[in-house]
Amino acid sequence: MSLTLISATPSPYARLNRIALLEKHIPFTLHSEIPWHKSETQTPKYNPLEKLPVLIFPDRDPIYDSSLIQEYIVGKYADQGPRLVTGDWEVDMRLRQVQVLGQGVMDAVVLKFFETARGKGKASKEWEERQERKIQGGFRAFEELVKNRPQGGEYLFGDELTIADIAVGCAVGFVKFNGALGEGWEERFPSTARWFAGLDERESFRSTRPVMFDIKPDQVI
Ligand SMILES: N[C@@H](CCC(=O)N[C@@H](CS)C(=O)NCC(=O)O)C(=O)O
Repeated sequence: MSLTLISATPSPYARLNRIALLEKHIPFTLHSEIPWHKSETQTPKYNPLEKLPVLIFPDRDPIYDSSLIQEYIVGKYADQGPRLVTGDWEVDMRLRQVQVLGQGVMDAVVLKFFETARGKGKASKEWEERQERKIQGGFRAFEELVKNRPQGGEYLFGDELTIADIAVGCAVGFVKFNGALGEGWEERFPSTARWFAGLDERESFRSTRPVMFDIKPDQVI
């Protein structure tokens, strides 16, 4: 079955799904676009919420929201390793909780970015600080997770890559790319920084690192 993923080059949400597809060697077509550009975006055709990623099929309804796409990949291709979950229901609940945490950090980075983009005097300092607090809270939780990983191994849970590693890796990668924690975040969160540096060299991460796109103000919906 041919799969197409609507994605954007800087999107940390789409990156979650791209990494899962690559890790499982599932063939797919990557359709990159700028969801804010009214003339070119395909996203609203498939998702009434107008957000990507969206996974499109020739013969079934599209799936949107990165976490549901992740569920689809994990469930549909369960027999194609790596499983990306452990199969233990309680542990897998924890993996999904970590995924929610990673996505929450991404949400806070996006909200802070758009607030800042309003321009001087128009942005709410309180709102920006609220988002910063969430990013830092998320990173404190990442730091604990990384420190407590089994036998100081490569992965946050067990001895194989899971959706939790992918989510934390994509959240940290997005913060690094966007500069949301400013200079010196590596010194403030040293375990996370070290762990991330290793993960980011993995082929599926290396080949999906965020790349900025060029938002044209006259094209924005
Ligand atoms: N909860 C969604 C968030 C996706 C999201 O915010 N995507 C951004 C691109 S990185 C988007 O399409 N934004 C367009 C909009 O918010 O209208 C998910 O996990 O898929």
